[in-house]
Amino acid sequence: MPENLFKLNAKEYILPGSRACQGCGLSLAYRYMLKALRENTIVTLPACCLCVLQGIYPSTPVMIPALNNSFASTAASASGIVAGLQALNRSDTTVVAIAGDGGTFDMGIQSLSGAAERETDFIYVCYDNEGYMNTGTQRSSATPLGAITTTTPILTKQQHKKDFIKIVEAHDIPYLAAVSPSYPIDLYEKFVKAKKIKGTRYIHMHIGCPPGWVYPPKDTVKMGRLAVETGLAVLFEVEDGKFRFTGRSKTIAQKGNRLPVINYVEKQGRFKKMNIEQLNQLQVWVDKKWDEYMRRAEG
Ligand SMILES: Cc1ncc(C[n+]2csc(CCOP(=O)(O)OP(=O)(O)O)c2C)c(N)n1
Ligand code: SF4
Repeated sequence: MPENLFKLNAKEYILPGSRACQGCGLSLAYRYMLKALRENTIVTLPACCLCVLQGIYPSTPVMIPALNNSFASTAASASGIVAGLQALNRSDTTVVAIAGDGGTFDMGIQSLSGAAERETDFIYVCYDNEGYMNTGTQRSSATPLGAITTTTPILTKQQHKKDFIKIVEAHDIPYLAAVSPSYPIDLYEKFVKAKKIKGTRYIHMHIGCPPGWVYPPKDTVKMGRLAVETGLAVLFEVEDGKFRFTGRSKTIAQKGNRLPVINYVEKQGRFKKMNIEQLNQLQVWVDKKWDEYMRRAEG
Protein backbone atom coordinates (compact mmCIF):
# COMPACT_ATOMS: atom_id res chain seq x y z
CA MET A 1 0.00 0.00 0.00
CA PRO A 2 1.33 3.49 -0.79
CA GLU A 3 2.72 5.48 2.16
CA ASN A 4 2.81 8.82 0.38
CA LEU A 5 1.53 10.45 -2.80
CA PHE A 6 4.63 9.52 -4.79
CA LYS A 7 3.78 5.86 -4.34
CA LEU A 8 0.44 6.20 -6.16
CA ASN A 9 0.19 4.87 -9.70
CA ALA A 10 2.13 7.53 -11.67
CA LYS A 11 0.02 7.10 -14.79
CA GLU A 12 -2.53 9.83 -15.48
CA TYR A 13 -5.92 8.86 -16.90
CA ILE A 14 -7.18 12.45 -17.21
CA LEU A 15 -5.23 14.73 -19.54
CA PRO A 16 -4.96 18.47 -18.70
CA GLY A 17 -7.80 20.64 -19.99
CA SER A 18 -11.21 19.49 -18.76
CA ARG A 19 -14.28 21.72 -18.60
CA ALA A 20 -14.75 21.31 -14.84
CA CYS A 21 -14.55 24.53 -12.79
CA GLN A 22 -11.30 25.70 -11.27
CA GLY A 23 -10.83 24.04 -7.88
CA CYS A 24 -13.43 21.30 -8.51
CA GLY A 25 -13.07 18.55 -5.89
CA LEU A 26 -14.48 16.03 -8.35
CA SER A 27 -11.52 16.50 -10.72
CA LEU A 28 -9.18 15.47 -7.90
CA ALA A 29 -11.29 12.56 -6.73
CA TYR A 30 -11.82 11.19 -10.24
CA ARG A 31 -8.10 11.46 -10.96
CA TYR A 32 -7.14 9.41 -7.88
CA MET A 33 -10.00 6.98 -8.46
CA LEU A 34 -8.84 6.17 -12.01
CA LYS A 35 -5.22 5.83 -10.87
CA ALA A 36 -6.41 3.15 -8.45
CA LEU A 37 -8.71 1.34 -10.90
CA ARG A 38 -6.31 1.59 -13.87
CA GLU A 39 -6.96 0.21 -17.37
CA ASN A 40 -9.79 -2.19 -18.09
CA THR A 41 -12.34 0.03 -16.42
CA ILE A 42 -15.66 1.06 -17.96
CA VAL A 43 -17.60 3.96 -16.47
CA THR A 44 -21.30 4.68 -16.84
CA LEU A 45 -22.76 8.00 -15.70
CA PRO A 46 -25.88 10.18 -16.00
CA ALA A 47 -26.07 13.94 -16.64
CA CYS A 48 -23.95 15.72 -14.02
CA CYS A 49 -20.73 17.70 -13.62
CA LEU A 50 -18.74 14.57 -14.43
CA CYS A 51 -20.30 14.64 -17.91
CA VAL A 52 -18.87 18.11 -18.30
CA LEU A 53 -15.47 16.88 -17.17
CA GLN A 54 -15.72 13.91 -19.57
CA GLY A 55 -16.37 16.31 -22.47
CA ILE A 56 -18.53 16.15 -25.58
CA TYR A 57 -18.11 13.22 -27.96
CA PRO A 58 -15.72 12.72 -29.73
CA SER A 59 -13.45 14.87 -27.53
CA THR A 60 -12.54 13.81 -24.00
CA PRO A 61 -9.56 14.29 -21.70
CA VAL A 62 -10.35 10.96 -19.99
CA MET A 63 -8.51 7.85 -21.17
CA ILE A 64 -11.08 5.22 -20.22
CA PRO A 65 -14.37 4.41 -21.96
CA ALA A 66 -17.50 6.05 -20.54
CA LEU A 67 -21.17 5.63 -21.35
CA ASN A 68 -23.80 8.31 -20.79
CA ASN A 69 -27.17 7.15 -19.49
CA SER A 70 -30.36 8.70 -18.19
CA PHE A 71 -30.70 9.79 -14.56
CA ALA A 72 -32.70 6.95 -13.04
CA SER A 73 -30.77 4.20 -14.81
CA THR A 74 -27.10 4.54 -13.83
CA ALA A 75 -26.92 1.28 -11.88
CA ALA A 76 -29.24 -0.46 -14.38
CA SER A 77 -26.89 0.54 -17.16
CA ALA A 78 -23.97 -0.91 -15.15
CA SER A 79 -25.96 -4.15 -14.78
CA GLY A 80 -26.28 -4.28 -18.57
CA ILE A 81 -22.56 -3.73 -19.08
CA VAL A 82 -21.75 -6.44 -16.52
CA ALA A 83 -24.11 -8.88 -18.30
CA GLY A 84 -22.54 -8.00 -21.67
CA LEU A 85 -19.02 -8.59 -20.36
CA GLN A 86 -20.09 -11.92 -18.85
CA ALA A 87 -21.54 -12.97 -22.21
CA LEU A 88 -18.18 -12.15 -23.79
CA ASN A 89 -16.30 -14.04 -21.05
CA ARG A 90 -14.50 -10.85 -20.03
CA SER A 91 -13.77 -11.08 -16.31
CA ASP A 92 -10.85 -8.63 -16.41
CA THR A 93 -12.91 -5.41 -16.57
CA THR A 94 -14.11 -3.29 -13.64
CA VAL A 95 -17.53 -1.73 -14.18
CA VAL A 96 -18.10 1.57 -12.39
CA ALA A 97 -21.38 3.45 -12.14
CA ILE A 98 -20.84 7.00 -10.94
CA ALA A 99 -23.32 9.80 -10.30
CA GLY A 100 -23.78 12.95 -8.26
CA ASP A 101 -25.89 13.15 -5.11
CA GLY A 102 -28.93 14.27 -7.13
CA GLY A 103 -28.43 11.31 -9.47
CA THR A 104 -28.01 8.97 -6.50
CA PHE A 105 -29.87 10.12 -3.36
CA ASP A 106 -32.89 11.36 -5.33
CA MET A 107 -33.08 9.86 -8.81
CA GLY A 108 -30.83 6.78 -9.00
CA ILE A 109 -31.84 5.14 -5.73
CA GLN A 110 -34.19 2.52 -7.18
CA SER A 111 -31.84 1.18 -9.85
CA LEU A 112 -28.96 1.11 -7.33
CA SER A 113 -31.15 -0.77 -4.86
CA GLY A 114 -32.13 -3.26 -7.57
CA ALA A 115 -28.55 -3.84 -8.71
CA ALA A 116 -27.31 -4.25 -5.12
CA GLU A 117 -30.10 -6.72 -4.33
CA ARG A 118 -29.09 -8.77 -7.42
CA GLU A 119 -25.47 -8.70 -6.12
CA THR A 120 -24.35 -7.19 -9.41
CA ASP A 121 -20.57 -7.24 -9.71
CA PHE A 122 -19.76 -3.53 -9.96
CA ILE A 123 -18.62 -0.46 -8.03
CA TYR A 124 -21.17 2.31 -7.49
CA VAL A 125 -19.66 5.71 -6.71
CA CYS A 126 -21.71 8.64 -5.46
CA TYR A 127 -19.80 11.89 -5.65
CA ASP A 128 -21.60 14.10 -3.19
CA ASN A 129 -21.20 17.84 -3.78
CA GLU A 130 -24.43 18.32 -1.83
CA GLY A 131 -26.59 19.79 -4.57
CA TYR A 132 -27.57 19.77 -8.24
CA MET A 133 -24.46 21.69 -9.22
CA ASN A 134 -24.33 21.19 -12.99
CA THR A 135 -27.61 23.08 -13.32
CA GLY A 136 -26.56 25.89 -10.98
CA THR A 137 -26.97 24.67 -7.39
CA GLN A 138 -30.46 23.42 -6.68
CA ARG A 139 -31.23 21.68 -3.39
CA SER A 140 -30.95 17.87 -3.23
CA SER A 141 -31.69 15.51 -0.35
CA ALA A 142 -27.93 15.57 0.30
CA THR A 143 -27.81 19.35 0.87
CA PRO A 144 -27.08 20.09 4.54
CA LEU A 145 -29.46 21.98 6.83
CA GLY A 146 -28.99 25.74 6.63
CA ALA A 147 -27.48 25.91 3.13
CA ILE A 148 -28.62 28.46 0.57
CA THR A 149 -29.34 27.03 -2.88
CA THR A 150 -31.28 28.51 -5.80
CA THR A 151 -34.33 26.53 -4.62
CA THR A 152 -33.82 27.46 -0.94
CA PRO A 153 -32.77 31.09 -1.40
CA ILE A 154 -34.61 32.81 1.46
CA LEU A 155 -35.09 30.43 4.39
CA THR A 156 -32.19 28.07 3.49
CA LYS A 157 -32.61 24.28 3.50
CA GLN A 158 -34.81 23.25 6.41
CA GLN A 159 -34.04 19.53 6.54
CA HIS A 160 -30.92 17.53 7.41
CA LYS A 161 -29.02 15.55 4.79
CA LYS A 162 -30.48 12.12 4.05
CA ASP A 163 -28.38 9.32 5.56
CA PHE A 164 -27.99 7.61 2.21
CA ILE A 165 -25.01 5.49 3.21
CA LYS A 166 -27.21 3.79 5.81
CA ILE A 167 -29.76 2.95 3.12
CA VAL A 168 -27.08 1.39 0.93
CA GLU A 169 -25.65 -0.54 3.87
CA ALA A 170 -29.05 -2.11 4.49
CA HIS A 171 -28.45 -4.07 1.27
CA ASP A 172 -25.71 -6.08 3.05
CA ILE A 173 -23.15 -5.46 0.34
CA PRO A 174 -19.60 -6.79 0.84
CA TYR A 175 -17.85 -3.41 0.77
CA LEU A 176 -18.85 0.18 1.45
CA ALA A 177 -16.57 3.15 2.07
CA ALA A 178 -16.62 6.93 2.48
CA VAL A 179 -13.74 9.00 1.10
CA SER A 180 -12.61 12.58 0.45
CA PRO A 181 -10.15 13.78 -2.22
CA SER A 182 -8.54 15.87 0.53
CA TYR A 183 -7.13 12.51 1.74
CA PRO A 184 -5.91 10.97 -1.54
CA ILE A 185 -4.10 7.95 -0.12
CA ASP A 186 -7.14 6.88 1.88
CA LEU A 187 -9.28 7.31 -1.26
CA TYR A 188 -6.78 5.44 -3.44
CA GLU A 189 -6.42 2.50 -1.08
CA LYS A 190 -10.18 2.07 -0.80
CA PHE A 191 -10.61 1.91 -4.57
CA VAL A 192 -7.70 -0.55 -4.86
CA LYS A 193 -9.46 -2.72 -2.27
CA ALA A 194 -12.91 -2.33 -3.85
CA LYS A 195 -11.55 -3.40 -7.24
CA LYS A 196 -10.50 -6.78 -5.82
CA ILE A 197 -13.83 -7.55 -4.14
CA LYS A 198 -16.68 -9.29 -5.98
CA GLY A 199 -20.29 -8.17 -5.82
CA THR A 200 -21.73 -4.69 -5.31
CA ARG A 201 -19.33 -2.21 -3.77
CA TYR A 202 -20.37 1.35 -2.83
CA ILE A 203 -18.00 4.29 -2.40
CA HIS A 204 -19.21 7.69 -1.21
CA MET A 205 -17.01 10.66 -2.16
CA HIS A 206 -17.52 13.98 -0.37
CA ILE A 207 -16.74 16.64 -2.99
CA GLY A 208 -16.02 20.35 -2.50
CA CYS A 209 -17.61 22.64 -5.08
CA PRO A 210 -16.36 26.28 -5.07
CA PRO A 211 -19.28 27.91 -6.96
CA GLY A 212 -22.00 25.86 -5.22
CA TRP A 213 -20.60 26.18 -1.70
CA VAL A 214 -19.29 29.70 -2.31
CA TYR A 215 -15.63 29.62 -1.33
CA PRO A 216 -12.41 30.44 -3.26
CA PRO A 217 -11.29 27.65 -5.68
CA LYS A 218 -7.89 27.44 -3.98
CA ASP A 219 -9.57 26.22 -0.76
CA THR A 220 -11.04 22.92 -2.00
CA VAL A 221 -8.56 20.67 -0.20
CA LYS A 222 -8.88 22.77 2.96
CA MET A 223 -12.68 22.60 2.81
CA GLY A 224 -12.58 18.79 2.49
CA ARG A 225 -10.22 18.58 5.45
CA LEU A 226 -12.46 20.81 7.56
CA ALA A 227 -15.44 18.59 6.72
CA VAL A 228 -13.54 15.62 8.13
CA GLU A 229 -12.12 17.55 11.10
CA THR A 230 -15.65 18.59 12.14
CA GLY A 231 -17.25 15.17 11.46
CA LEU A 232 -19.52 16.42 8.67
CA ALA A 233 -17.71 13.93 6.45
CA VAL A 234 -16.35 10.76 8.03
CA LEU A 235 -13.68 8.49 6.55
CA PHE A 236 -14.63 4.87 7.16
CA GLU A 237 -15.21 1.51 5.56
CA VAL A 238 -17.60 -1.35 6.20
CA GLU A 239 -16.25 -4.69 5.06
CA ASP A 240 -18.54 -7.70 5.43
CA GLY A 241 -20.57 -5.74 7.98
CA LYS A 242 -17.56 -4.69 10.11
CA PHE A 243 -17.25 -0.92 10.53
CA ARG A 244 -13.91 0.82 10.97
CA PHE A 245 -12.74 4.43 10.91
CA THR A 246 -9.85 5.11 8.55
CA GLY A 247 -7.20 7.81 8.05
CA ARG A 248 -7.79 11.16 9.71
CA SER A 249 -11.20 10.13 11.11
CA LYS A 250 -9.53 7.22 12.91
CA THR A 251 -7.07 9.62 14.53
CA ILE A 252 -9.90 11.99 15.54
CA ALA A 253 -11.82 9.05 17.02
CA GLN A 254 -8.75 7.98 19.02
CA LYS A 255 -7.78 11.47 20.20
CA GLY A 256 -11.31 12.85 20.65
CA ASN A 257 -10.31 16.17 19.07
CA ARG A 258 -13.16 16.70 16.60
CA LEU A 259 -13.69 20.41 15.81
CA PRO A 260 -17.07 22.18 16.14
CA VAL A 261 -19.07 22.54 12.90
CA ILE A 262 -18.82 26.34 13.04
CA ASN A 263 -15.18 26.01 11.87
CA TYR A 264 -16.50 24.56 8.58
CA VAL A 265 -19.73 26.52 8.23
CA GLU A 266 -18.17 29.97 8.66
CA LYS A 267 -15.86 29.41 5.66
CA GLN A 268 -18.67 28.95 3.10
CA GLY A 269 -21.01 31.56 1.61
CA ARG A 270 -23.82 28.99 1.29
CA PHE A 271 -24.23 29.08 5.07
CA LYS A 272 -24.26 32.86 5.42
CA LYS A 273 -27.96 32.93 6.37
CA MET A 274 -27.67 30.13 8.90
CA ASN A 275 -29.00 31.20 12.29
CA ILE A 276 -27.82 30.09 15.73
CA GLU A 277 -30.68 27.65 16.10
CA GLN A 278 -29.78 25.90 12.83
CA LEU A 279 -26.11 25.86 13.78
CA ASN A 280 -26.98 24.13 17.04
CA GLN A 281 -29.25 21.67 15.22
CA LEU A 282 -26.45 20.83 12.79
CA GLN A 283 -24.01 20.30 15.66
CA VAL A 284 -26.45 18.01 17.49
CA TRP A 285 -27.04 16.04 14.27
CA VAL A 286 -23.30 15.58 13.65
CA ASP A 287 -22.68 14.59 17.28
CA LYS A 288 -25.42 11.96 17.09
CA LYS A 289 -24.04 10.45 13.86
CA TRP A 290 -20.51 10.50 15.25
CA ASP A 291 -21.63 8.74 18.44
CA GLU A 292 -23.29 6.04 16.32
CA TYR A 293 -20.02 5.50 14.44
CA MET A 294 -18.04 5.42 17.71
CA ARG A 295 -20.34 2.75 19.12
CA ARG A 296 -19.96 0.67 15.96
CA ALA A 297 -16.16 1.06 15.96
CA GLU A 298 -16.00 -0.07 19.59
CA GLY A 299 -18.44 -2.96 19.12
C1 LIG B 1 -34.43 13.66 -16.49
C2 LIG B 1 -33.55 14.86 -16.37
N1 LIG B 1 -33.92 15.87 -15.57
C3 LIG B 1 -33.14 16.97 -15.45
C4 LIG B 1 -31.97 17.06 -16.15
C5 LIG B 1 -31.12 18.31 -16.01
N2 LIG B 1 -29.92 18.07 -15.26
C6 LIG B 1 -28.72 17.83 -15.83
S1 LIG B 1 -27.46 17.70 -14.75
C7 LIG B 1 -28.50 17.99 -13.44
C8 LIG B 1 -27.96 18.06 -12.04
C9 LIG B 1 -27.48 16.75 -11.50
O1 LIG B 1 -27.14 16.87 -10.14
P1 LIG B 1 -26.23 15.80 -9.45
O2 LIG B 1 -26.65 14.45 -9.80
O3 LIG B 1 -26.18 16.12 -8.00
O4 LIG B 1 -24.78 16.01 -10.09
P2 LIG B 1 -23.93 17.37 -10.18
O5 LIG B 1 -24.60 18.23 -11.19
O6 LIG B 1 -23.93 17.99 -8.83
O7 LIG B 1 -22.60 16.94 -10.62
C10 LIG B 1 -29.82 18.16 -13.88
C11 LIG B 1 -30.98 18.44 -12.99
C12 LIG B 1 -31.62 15.99 -17.01
N3 LIG B 1 -30.47 15.99 -17.69
N4 LIG B 1 -32.43 14.91 -17.11
S1 SF4 C 1 -20.12 23.13 -10.35
FE1 SF4 C 1 -18.94 22.28 -8.64
S2 SF4 C 1 -18.90 20.04 -8.94
FE2 SF4 C 1 -19.54 21.02 -10.87
S3 SF4 C 1 -17.65 21.21 -12.08
FE3 SF4 C 1 -17.96 23.15 -10.95
S4 SF4 C 1 -16.81 22.87 -9.03
FE4 SF4 C 1 -17.08 20.84 -9.93
